[in-house]
Amino acid sequence: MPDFCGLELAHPIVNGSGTFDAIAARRAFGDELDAAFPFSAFVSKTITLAPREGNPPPRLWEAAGGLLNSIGLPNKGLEGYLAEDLPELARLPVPLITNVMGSTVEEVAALVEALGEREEVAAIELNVSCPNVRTGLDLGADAAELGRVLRAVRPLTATPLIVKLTPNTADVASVAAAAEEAGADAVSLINTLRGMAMQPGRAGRPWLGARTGGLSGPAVRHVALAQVAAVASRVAVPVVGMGGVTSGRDALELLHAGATLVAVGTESFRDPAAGRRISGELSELAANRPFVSEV
Ligand code: RRO
Repeated sequence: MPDFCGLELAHPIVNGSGTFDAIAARRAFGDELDAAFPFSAFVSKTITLAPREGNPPPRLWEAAGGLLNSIGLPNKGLEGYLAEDLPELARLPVPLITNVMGSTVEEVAALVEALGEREEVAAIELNVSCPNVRTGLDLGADAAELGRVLRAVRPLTATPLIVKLTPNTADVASVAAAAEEAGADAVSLINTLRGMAMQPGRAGRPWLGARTGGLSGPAVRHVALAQVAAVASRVAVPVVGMGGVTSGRDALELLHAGATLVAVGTESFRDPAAGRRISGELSELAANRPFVSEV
């Protein structure tokens, strides 16, 4: 049973933010979903203070071994989340982690303060790493800037704060160390890698409405492993590792690289029950110790 920021979780597999819609899944699968929920904690899609429409279409491109997205953070805003989504998400059979993003220190502070007061929210994940939205703050790529924002918001809540890091930076371990020093209770990585796809037959024209997007899926798994290992050897706080996990063996490799929890993201789009399958495979690997030590 992993202990993560004081939460006792049933197994180490959670979802990556924005990759599993628990409210839509309950509509589709009813109470069956709660009886066999795929994750040991649920991480919400990122919310912002004000509602957002998201980026112009097209928003998705299927890449070799991966997915490029430029969703652009459509969401109901804090008020809509508190009124409509939080009551639904609070009924899930696992702890709720709410993911937030702000464009200014004041926005991040308002989000953290409001969510920190809600007992339904077990932890807050600060998204400082969306590749598809210009925030005006280059938080995730700049250790000093991230430290400044975290020091301002840390005193506003006792709720655990997880910082979601970007792989689109030269030295992710230094950014993680700055987050830890400024009071982060955990870090999570990787978010998507900035990428581009061209329109077939239209020379030089980008496919995505926002020109660039974020790459996820098996194509990024080895980048994730390298970055999780670099961060885990630099910080003492727990690390949530993610990037291209499709099997228990992939999850185990991230745990061996130093992660405490592993998030499943893109694979859940292909199979919404992937998290459950992967946690089952992981416990089978763990039960078969000689095999595990060879991995
Ligand atoms: O909504 C998005 O476009 C998005 C977000 Br907030 C993020 O953190 N990572 C990503 O790949 N897409």
